[in-house]
Amino acid sequence: MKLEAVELHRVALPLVAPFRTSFGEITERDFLLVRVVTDAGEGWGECVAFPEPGYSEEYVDGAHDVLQRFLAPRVLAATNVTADGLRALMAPVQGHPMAKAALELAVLDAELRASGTPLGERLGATRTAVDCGVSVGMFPLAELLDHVDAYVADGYRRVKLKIQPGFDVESVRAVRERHPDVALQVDANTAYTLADGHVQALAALDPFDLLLIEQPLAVDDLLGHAELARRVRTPICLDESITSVAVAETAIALGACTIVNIKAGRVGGYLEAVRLHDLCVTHGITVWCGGMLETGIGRAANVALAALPGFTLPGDTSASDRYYARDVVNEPFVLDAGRLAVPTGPGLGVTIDQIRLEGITTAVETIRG
Ligand code: NPG
Repeated sequence: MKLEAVELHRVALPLVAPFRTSFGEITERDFLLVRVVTDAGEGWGECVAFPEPGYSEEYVDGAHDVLQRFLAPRVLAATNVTADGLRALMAPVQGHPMAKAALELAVLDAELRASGTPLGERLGATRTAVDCGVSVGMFPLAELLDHVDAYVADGYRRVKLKIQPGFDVESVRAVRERHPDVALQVDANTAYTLADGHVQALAALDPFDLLLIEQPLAVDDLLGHAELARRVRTPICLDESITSVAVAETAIALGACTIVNIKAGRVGGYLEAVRLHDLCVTHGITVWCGGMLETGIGRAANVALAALPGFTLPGDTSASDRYYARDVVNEPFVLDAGRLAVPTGPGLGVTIDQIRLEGITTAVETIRG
Protein backbone atom coordinates (compact mmCIF):
# COMPACT_ATOMS: atom_id res chain seq x y z
CA MET A 1 0.00 0.00 0.00
CA LYS A 2 1.02 3.62 -0.48
CA LEU A 3 0.12 5.95 2.39
CA GLU A 4 -1.21 9.32 1.23
CA ALA A 5 -1.87 10.88 4.65
CA VAL A 6 -1.69 10.19 8.37
CA GLU A 7 -4.28 12.00 10.51
CA LEU A 8 -3.78 12.51 14.24
CA HIS A 9 -7.12 12.97 16.04
CA ARG A 10 -6.93 14.21 19.64
CA VAL A 11 -10.06 13.08 21.45
CA ALA A 12 -11.44 13.68 24.94
CA LEU A 13 -13.98 11.19 26.34
CA PRO A 14 -15.36 11.61 29.87
CA LEU A 15 -15.32 8.43 31.99
CA VAL A 16 -18.61 7.31 33.52
CA ALA A 17 -16.78 7.24 36.87
CA PRO A 18 -13.28 8.22 38.12
CA PHE A 19 -10.66 5.46 37.72
CA ARG A 20 -8.03 5.38 40.47
CA THR A 21 -4.80 3.37 40.40
CA SER A 22 -1.64 3.35 42.54
CA PHE A 23 -0.25 6.13 40.36
CA GLY A 24 -3.22 8.50 40.16
CA GLU A 25 -6.83 9.06 39.19
CA ILE A 26 -8.38 9.86 35.80
CA THR A 27 -11.87 11.19 35.10
CA GLU A 28 -11.50 11.77 31.37
CA ARG A 29 -9.55 9.98 28.64
CA ASP A 30 -7.58 12.48 26.54
CA PHE A 31 -6.03 10.38 23.81
CA LEU A 32 -4.95 10.03 20.24
CA LEU A 33 -6.59 8.20 17.35
CA VAL A 34 -4.66 7.64 14.14
CA ARG A 35 -6.30 7.46 10.71
CA VAL A 36 -4.29 6.46 7.67
CA VAL A 37 -5.44 7.30 4.14
CA THR A 38 -3.95 4.88 1.62
CA ASP A 39 -4.37 3.99 -2.03
CA ALA A 40 -6.29 0.92 -0.78
CA GLY A 41 -8.63 2.76 1.61
CA GLU A 42 -8.52 4.05 5.19
CA GLY A 43 -7.64 2.48 8.53
CA TRP A 44 -7.90 3.46 12.21
CA GLY A 45 -5.62 2.88 15.19
CA GLU A 46 -5.62 4.00 18.82
CA CYS A 47 -2.71 5.20 20.93
CA VAL A 48 -3.18 4.04 24.53
CA ALA A 49 -0.80 6.60 26.09
CA PHE A 50 -2.27 8.67 28.92
CA PRO A 51 -1.80 12.45 29.39
CA GLU A 52 0.86 11.82 32.06
CA PRO A 53 3.75 9.31 32.04
CA GLY A 54 2.39 7.42 35.08
CA TYR A 55 2.08 3.91 33.64
CA SER A 56 5.23 4.08 31.44
CA GLU A 57 7.50 6.73 29.93
CA GLU A 58 5.00 7.50 27.18
CA TYR A 59 2.38 10.23 27.38
CA VAL A 60 -0.07 11.43 24.77
CA ASP A 61 1.64 14.71 23.80
CA GLY A 62 4.91 12.83 23.38
CA ALA A 63 3.25 10.15 21.26
CA HIS A 64 1.60 12.87 19.18
CA ASP A 65 4.97 14.56 18.64
CA VAL A 66 6.90 11.42 17.73
CA LEU A 67 4.17 10.37 15.30
CA GLN A 68 3.99 13.82 13.71
CA ARG A 69 7.73 14.45 13.42
CA PHE A 70 9.31 11.02 13.02
CA LEU A 71 7.03 8.01 12.53
CA ALA A 72 4.44 9.34 10.07
CA PRO A 73 7.02 10.97 7.72
CA ARG A 74 8.99 7.72 7.56
CA VAL A 75 5.94 5.64 6.67
CA LEU A 76 4.61 8.26 4.21
CA ALA A 77 7.96 8.28 2.39
CA ALA A 78 7.89 4.51 1.79
CA THR A 79 6.68 3.44 -1.65
CA ASN A 80 5.11 0.19 -0.45
CA VAL A 81 3.90 -0.15 3.15
CA THR A 82 2.80 -3.43 4.72
CA ALA A 83 1.93 -4.09 8.34
CA ASP A 84 4.60 -6.80 8.40
CA GLY A 85 7.20 -4.33 7.14
CA LEU A 86 6.38 -1.55 9.62
CA ARG A 87 8.60 -2.84 12.43
CA ALA A 88 11.74 -2.44 10.26
CA LEU A 89 10.48 0.86 8.84
CA MET A 90 9.96 2.33 12.34
CA ALA A 91 13.00 0.69 14.00
CA PRO A 92 15.31 3.71 13.55
CA VAL A 93 12.96 5.57 15.92
CA GLN A 94 13.93 4.32 19.39
CA GLY A 95 11.17 3.35 21.82
CA HIS A 96 7.67 4.88 21.75
CA PRO A 97 5.85 1.50 21.53
CA MET A 98 2.39 2.98 22.09
CA ALA A 99 2.82 5.49 19.26
CA LYS A 100 4.16 2.75 16.98
CA ALA A 101 1.30 0.41 17.92
CA ALA A 102 -1.29 3.05 17.00
CA LEU A 103 0.20 3.53 13.52
CA GLU A 104 0.61 -0.23 13.03
CA LEU A 105 -3.05 -0.86 13.92
CA ALA A 106 -4.22 1.80 11.46
CA VAL A 107 -2.11 0.21 8.69
CA LEU A 108 -3.32 -3.27 9.65
CA ASP A 109 -6.93 -2.04 9.59
CA ALA A 110 -6.51 -0.45 6.13
CA GLU A 111 -4.73 -3.54 4.76
CA LEU A 112 -7.36 -5.92 6.13
CA ARG A 113 -10.39 -3.84 5.13
CA ALA A 114 -8.98 -3.83 1.59
CA SER A 115 -8.56 -7.61 1.57
CA GLY A 116 -11.84 -8.27 3.42
CA THR A 117 -10.02 -10.10 6.23
CA PRO A 118 -11.07 -9.80 9.92
CA LEU A 119 -8.24 -8.77 12.28
CA GLY A 120 -8.90 -11.86 14.44
CA GLU A 121 -8.24 -14.14 11.46
CA ARG A 122 -5.04 -12.20 10.61
CA LEU A 123 -3.75 -12.56 14.20
CA GLY A 124 -4.63 -16.26 14.55
CA ALA A 125 -7.82 -16.12 16.63
CA THR A 126 -9.37 -19.52 17.36
CA ARG A 127 -12.37 -18.31 19.34
CA THR A 128 -15.48 -16.37 18.28
CA ALA A 129 -15.97 -14.81 21.74
CA VAL A 130 -13.68 -14.04 24.69
CA ASP A 131 -14.22 -14.32 28.46
CA CYS A 132 -14.22 -10.87 30.03
CA GLY A 133 -12.79 -9.60 33.28
CA VAL A 134 -13.18 -6.17 34.78
CA SER A 135 -10.66 -3.89 36.46
CA VAL A 136 -12.02 -2.04 39.49
CA GLY A 137 -10.28 1.18 40.52
CA MET A 138 -9.45 2.06 44.11
CA PHE A 139 -12.41 3.12 46.24
CA PRO A 140 -13.21 3.30 49.97
CA LEU A 141 -14.11 -0.26 51.00
CA ALA A 142 -17.93 0.06 51.11
CA GLU A 143 -17.97 1.71 47.65
CA LEU A 144 -15.51 -0.85 46.32
CA LEU A 145 -17.83 -3.69 47.39
CA ASP A 146 -20.80 -2.01 45.66
CA HIS A 147 -18.81 -1.73 42.41
CA VAL A 148 -17.69 -5.36 42.62
CA ASP A 149 -21.26 -6.52 43.36
CA ALA A 150 -22.49 -4.64 40.28
CA TYR A 151 -19.78 -6.03 37.98
CA VAL A 152 -20.35 -9.60 39.20
CA ALA A 153 -24.09 -9.08 38.62
CA ASP A 154 -23.25 -7.85 35.08
CA GLY A 155 -21.68 -11.26 34.47
CA TYR A 156 -17.95 -10.42 34.44
CA ARG A 157 -15.97 -13.63 34.76
CA ARG A 158 -13.07 -12.16 36.71
CA VAL A 159 -12.53 -9.17 39.00
CA LYS A 160 -9.21 -7.31 39.20
CA LEU A 161 -8.58 -5.09 42.22
CA LYS A 162 -5.96 -2.36 42.38
CA ILE A 163 -3.74 -2.62 45.47
CA GLN A 164 -0.94 -0.59 47.04
CA PRO A 165 0.81 -0.79 50.44
CA GLY A 166 -1.84 -0.11 53.08
CA PHE A 167 -4.68 -0.89 50.66
CA ASP A 168 -4.40 -4.60 49.98
CA VAL A 169 -5.24 -7.36 52.50
CA GLU A 170 -8.33 -5.66 53.91
CA SER A 171 -9.96 -4.99 50.52
CA VAL A 172 -9.05 -8.42 49.09
CA ARG A 173 -10.40 -10.18 52.20
CA ALA A 174 -13.66 -8.17 52.06
CA VAL A 175 -14.22 -8.93 48.36
CA ARG A 176 -13.35 -12.61 48.77
CA GLU A 177 -15.76 -12.92 51.75
CA ARG A 178 -18.53 -11.26 49.70
CA HIS A 179 -17.79 -13.33 46.57
CA PRO A 180 -16.21 -16.67 47.65
CA ASP A 181 -16.22 -18.15 44.13
CA VAL A 182 -15.43 -15.24 41.81
CA ALA A 183 -12.14 -15.37 39.86
CA LEU A 184 -10.10 -12.65 41.59
CA GLN A 185 -6.71 -11.05 40.96
CA VAL A 186 -4.83 -7.93 42.05
CA ASP A 187 -2.73 -5.30 40.26
CA ALA A 188 -0.09 -3.35 42.17
CA ASN A 189 1.27 -1.27 39.27
CA THR A 190 4.84 -1.50 40.74
CA ALA A 191 3.80 -0.07 44.14
CA TYR A 192 5.70 -2.63 46.32
CA THR A 193 9.33 -3.45 47.12
CA LEU A 194 11.09 -6.42 48.74
CA ALA A 195 11.03 -4.62 52.08
CA ASP A 196 9.80 -6.98 54.81
CA GLY A 197 6.49 -5.22 55.38
CA HIS A 198 5.66 -5.32 51.69
CA VAL A 199 6.55 -8.99 51.22
CA GLN A 200 4.51 -9.87 54.31
CA ALA A 201 1.52 -7.96 52.94
CA LEU A 202 1.77 -9.73 49.58
CA ALA A 203 2.23 -13.13 51.27
CA ALA A 204 -0.85 -12.33 53.37
CA LEU A 205 -2.87 -12.47 50.12
CA ASP A 206 -2.03 -16.18 49.67
CA PRO A 207 -5.13 -17.48 51.56
CA PHE A 208 -7.56 -15.69 49.19
CA ASP A 209 -7.10 -17.99 46.19
CA LEU A 210 -6.07 -15.20 43.82
CA LEU A 211 -5.32 -16.02 40.19
CA LEU A 212 -2.25 -13.77 40.29
CA ILE A 213 -0.53 -10.70 41.67
CA GLU A 214 0.19 -8.34 38.77
CA GLN A 215 3.41 -6.26 38.62
CA PRO A 216 4.10 -5.93 42.35
CA LEU A 217 7.65 -4.54 41.97
CA ALA A 218 9.48 -2.01 39.78
CA VAL A 219 9.40 -2.34 36.00
CA ASP A 220 13.12 -3.25 35.70
CA ASP A 221 13.32 -5.51 38.79
CA LEU A 222 13.15 -8.96 37.15
CA LEU A 223 15.44 -10.52 39.79
CA GLY A 224 13.27 -9.01 42.54
CA HIS A 225 10.14 -10.58 41.03
CA ALA A 226 11.95 -13.95 40.87
CA GLU A 227 12.84 -13.59 44.58
CA LEU A 228 9.27 -12.58 45.45
CA ALA A 229 7.92 -15.59 43.51
CA ARG A 230 9.93 -17.77 45.88
CA ARG A 231 8.36 -16.07 48.93
CA VAL A 232 4.66 -15.91 48.02
CA ARG A 233 2.39 -18.68 46.77
CA THR A 234 0.15 -16.62 44.51
CA PRO A 235 1.46 -16.65 40.89
CA ILE A 236 3.31 -13.51 39.78
CA CYS A 237 2.10 -11.86 36.56
CA LEU A 238 4.09 -9.14 34.79
CA ASP A 239 2.70 -6.21 32.81
CA GLU A 240 4.85 -3.05 32.72
CA SER A 241 8.08 -5.11 32.78
CA ILE A 242 7.33 -7.03 29.58
CA THR A 243 8.24 -4.47 26.92
CA SER A 244 9.31 -6.98 24.23
CA VAL A 245 9.62 -10.65 23.35
CA ALA A 246 13.30 -10.53 24.33
CA VAL A 247 12.53 -9.15 27.82
CA ALA A 248 9.79 -11.78 28.21
CA GLU A 249 12.31 -14.50 27.42
CA THR A 250 14.62 -13.20 30.17
CA ALA A 251 11.79 -12.82 32.70
CA ILE A 252 10.58 -16.37 32.05
CA ALA A 253 14.14 -17.79 32.23
CA LEU A 254 14.68 -16.03 35.59
CA GLY A 255 11.36 -17.29 37.02
CA ALA A 256 10.19 -13.69 37.44
CA CYS A 257 6.67 -14.57 36.30
CA THR A 258 4.47 -17.50 35.32
CA ILE A 259 1.73 -15.35 33.81
CA VAL A 260 1.98 -12.41 31.37
CA ASN A 261 -0.47 -9.58 30.71
CA ILE A 262 -0.18 -8.82 26.99
CA LYS A 263 -0.83 -5.25 25.81
CA ALA A 264 -0.09 -4.43 22.19
CA GLY A 265 0.62 -0.78 23.06
CA ARG A 266 3.31 -1.76 25.57
CA VAL A 267 5.20 -3.96 23.10
CA GLY A 268 4.91 -1.80 19.97
CA GLY A 269 1.98 -3.37 18.18
CA TYR A 270 -0.40 -6.27 17.63
CA LEU A 271 2.07 -8.28 15.51
CA GLU A 272 4.67 -8.16 18.33
CA ALA A 273 1.86 -9.05 20.75
CA VAL A 274 1.21 -12.21 18.70
CA ARG A 275 4.95 -13.04 18.78
CA LEU A 276 4.86 -12.54 22.58
CA HIS A 277 1.81 -14.83 22.82
CA ASP A 278 3.61 -17.50 20.78
CA LEU A 279 6.72 -17.29 22.99
CA CYS A 280 4.65 -17.61 26.17
CA VAL A 281 2.71 -20.59 24.81
CA THR A 282 6.02 -22.27 23.94
CA HIS A 283 7.17 -21.86 27.55
CA GLY A 284 3.85 -22.85 29.14
CA ILE A 285 3.27 -19.28 30.37
CA THR A 286 -0.40 -18.29 30.68
CA VAL A 287 -1.34 -15.02 29.01
CA TRP A 288 -4.33 -12.67 29.19
CA CYS A 289 -5.15 -9.43 27.41
CA GLY A 290 -4.58 -6.24 29.38
CA GLY A 291 -6.51 -3.02 28.86
CA MET A 292 -5.78 0.71 28.76
CA LEU A 293 -9.34 2.04 28.84
CA GLU A 294 -9.53 1.82 25.06
CA THR A 295 -12.35 3.10 22.89
CA GLY A 296 -14.15 0.65 20.61
CA ILE A 297 -11.21 0.91 18.19
CA GLY A 298 -8.56 -0.44 20.56
CA ARG A 299 -11.17 -2.63 22.24
CA ALA A 300 -12.00 -4.33 18.92
CA ALA A 301 -8.32 -5.08 18.42
CA ASN A 302 -7.90 -6.35 21.99
CA VAL A 303 -10.89 -8.68 21.67
CA ALA A 304 -9.44 -10.08 18.43
CA LEU A 305 -6.07 -10.61 20.17
CA ALA A 306 -7.69 -12.18 23.24
CA ALA A 307 -9.26 -14.81 20.97
CA LEU A 308 -5.87 -16.46 20.32
CA PRO A 309 -5.47 -19.92 21.92
CA GLY A 310 -2.91 -18.98 24.61
CA PHE A 311 -5.22 -16.35 26.17
CA THR A 312 -6.71 -18.73 28.74
CA LEU A 313 -7.56 -16.20 31.46
CA PRO A 314 -10.24 -13.49 31.19
CA GLY A 315 -8.70 -10.19 30.09
CA ASP A 316 -9.33 -6.55 30.95
CA THR A 317 -11.63 -6.54 27.92
CA SER A 318 -14.72 -5.11 29.53
CA ALA A 319 -17.81 -3.77 27.77
CA SER A 320 -17.69 -0.28 26.28
CA ASP A 321 -20.10 1.05 28.94
CA ARG A 322 -17.66 0.12 31.72
CA TYR A 323 -15.83 3.37 30.93
CA TYR A 324 -17.81 5.42 28.42
CA ALA A 325 -21.45 6.44 28.16
CA ARG A 326 -21.11 6.49 24.33
CA ASP A 327 -18.23 5.01 22.35
CA VAL A 328 -16.65 6.40 19.16
CA VAL A 329 -17.70 3.30 17.20
CA ASN A 330 -21.18 2.43 15.94
CA GLU A 331 -20.90 -1.10 17.37
CA PRO A 332 -20.20 -0.73 21.12
CA PHE A 333 -19.05 -3.88 22.90
CA VAL A 334 -21.86 -5.33 25.00
CA LEU A 335 -21.28 -8.12 27.52
CA ASP A 336 -23.17 -11.33 26.79
CA ALA A 337 -22.94 -13.97 29.55
CA GLY A 338 -19.59 -12.52 30.58
CA ARG A 339 -18.20 -12.63 27.05
CA LEU A 340 -17.58 -10.25 24.15
CA ALA A 341 -18.00 -11.42 20.56
CA VAL A 342 -14.97 -11.12 18.30
CA PRO A 343 -15.87 -8.74 15.42
CA THR A 344 -16.28 -10.62 12.13
CA GLY A 345 -16.14 -7.70 9.69
CA PRO A 346 -13.01 -6.82 7.70
CA GLY A 347 -10.18 -5.17 9.61
CA LEU A 348 -11.22 -4.01 13.08
CA GLY A 349 -14.80 -4.95 12.21
CA VAL A 350 -16.17 -1.74 13.71
CA THR A 351 -17.07 1.58 12.08
CA ILE A 352 -16.44 5.09 13.33
CA ASP A 353 -19.45 7.07 14.65
CA GLN A 354 -18.44 10.25 12.79
CA ILE A 355 -20.93 12.49 14.64
CA ARG A 356 -19.72 11.26 18.02
CA LEU A 357 -16.07 11.56 16.95
CA GLU A 358 -16.50 15.15 15.75
CA GLY A 359 -18.26 15.99 19.01
CA ILE A 360 -15.33 14.89 21.16
CA THR A 361 -12.41 15.78 18.89
CA THR A 362 -10.22 18.55 20.31
CA ALA A 363 -7.73 18.73 17.38
CA VAL A 364 -6.99 17.05 14.05
CA GLU A 365 -3.60 17.23 12.33
CA THR A 366 -2.97 15.84 8.84
CA ILE A 367 0.52 14.81 7.77
CA ARG A 368 0.99 14.20 4.05
CA GLY A 369 3.78 12.45 2.13
O1 NPG B 1 -10.13 -2.12 31.71
O2 NPG B 1 -9.03 -1.13 30.08
C1 NPG B 1 -9.19 -1.43 31.27
C2 NPG B 1 -8.17 -0.95 32.28
C3 NPG B 1 -7.48 -2.11 32.90
O3 NPG B 1 -6.58 -1.70 35.04
C4 NPG B 1 -6.43 -1.60 33.85
N1 NPG B 1 -5.37 -1.00 33.28
O4 NPG B 1 -2.21 -1.16 34.89
O5 NPG B 1 -3.24 -2.46 33.49
C5 NPG B 1 -3.17 -1.45 34.16
C6 NPG B 1 -4.33 -0.51 34.16
C7 NPG B 1 -4.01 0.89 33.78
C8 NPG B 1 -4.89 1.84 34.21
C9 NPG B 1 -2.91 1.21 33.04
C10 NPG B 1 -4.65 3.18 33.93
C11 NPG B 1 -2.67 2.55 32.74
C12 NPG B 1 -3.55 3.53 33.18
